[in-house]
Amino acid sequence: MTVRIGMIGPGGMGKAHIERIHSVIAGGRVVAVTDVNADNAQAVADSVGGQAFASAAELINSPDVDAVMITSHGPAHEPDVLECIKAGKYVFCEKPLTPTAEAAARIMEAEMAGGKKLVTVGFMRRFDASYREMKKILDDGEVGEALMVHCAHRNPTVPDFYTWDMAINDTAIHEIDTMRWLLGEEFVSARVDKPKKTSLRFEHLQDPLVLILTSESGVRVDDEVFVNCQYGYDIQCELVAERGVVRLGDQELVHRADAQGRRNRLTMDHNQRFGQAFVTEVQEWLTAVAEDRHTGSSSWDGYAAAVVCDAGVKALTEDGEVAITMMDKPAFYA
Ligand code: NAD
Ligand code: ISE
Repeated sequence: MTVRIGMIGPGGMGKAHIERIHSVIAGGRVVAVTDVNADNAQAVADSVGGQAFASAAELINSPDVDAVMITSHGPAHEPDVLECIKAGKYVFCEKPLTPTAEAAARIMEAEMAGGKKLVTVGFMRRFDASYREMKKILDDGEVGEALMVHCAHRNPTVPDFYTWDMAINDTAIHEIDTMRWLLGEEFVSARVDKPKKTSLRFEHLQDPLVLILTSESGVRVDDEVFVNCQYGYDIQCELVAERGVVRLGDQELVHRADAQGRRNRLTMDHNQRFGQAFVTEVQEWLTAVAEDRHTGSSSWDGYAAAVVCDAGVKALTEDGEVAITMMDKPAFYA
């Protein structure tokens, strides 16, 4: 079966998904497109030989669309995810599911009322081979219990529309989700340390910052978020456990040795660094849709990440620890 996909908001991320779906991923085609920018919707529809729709609701309810990918901006996700649930269609929604926990809770309520898990959130790091190996080592008990995790999330730069809170709810959200998944527990408190700011980019941002999270069992996660580091898309993660340390491999593209010395080229964006993870993530989703089952991160994961983000954003404006309280996990998402 070829899953006929309708895409809402094909910008940078959406077009990268389309390119992978139409080349290396099997079992799906983008046949319908919509965007607030109608010219963009038409151009992308033309490029895939698909149909441009004037609105998300028309696309979602079209009988020619089997499943939906939402790749518009985070604040636009909620109404379209709710419409997909109403239509009973599987939906892959790019992170963040929603920018606030209340909005994510509304999605969970609608999904539970419908009685079927339909929503997958695009937390692609769960599909990255190196994070998966790290989790396997931890779960196998080879290094004992996790004690601390040191993370760094560095981007070369961010666009003008990147607001101060996005360091947490657009960027650190990746570590928030990956650490929940890696450790298999929730976070109970958040704090943000605010070092000297870089002079090389926007004054309105606290850049860099360090988000410090404490888990239920006391594991401490520190996440350096530095979104104007200039030099590359540099993702680091070191798990410190009782009997050993596990570190992600470097994100080099090639190693080179020549008269200038030994060096390696860094990736410059998420599509380079996590290209294979995106392929695996969307391939698993399309396979599951064809088999009429849910896969990947759920609305619960979207909600839980949003709760931690809300606390992180609060901690960015206040000093000290912010307690994190979330609802009990509904049995529906067990
Ligand atoms: P973008 O600005 O390049 O593209 C967004 C597109 O959505 C644009 O074409 C815009 O016109 C359209 N749009 C905005 N609001 C809309 C609405 N209400 N209805 C229909 N179309 C709408 O942004 P992007 O970088 O592609 O990011 C899109 C999403 O992907 C965001 O949620 C972002 O957080 C996520 N993202 C994820 C990763 C990752 O590493 N997983 C990386 C980048 C972006
Ligand atoms: C972007 O939306 C992403 O998800 C990238 O992976 C992240 O590195 C970047 O900071 C975000 O803005």
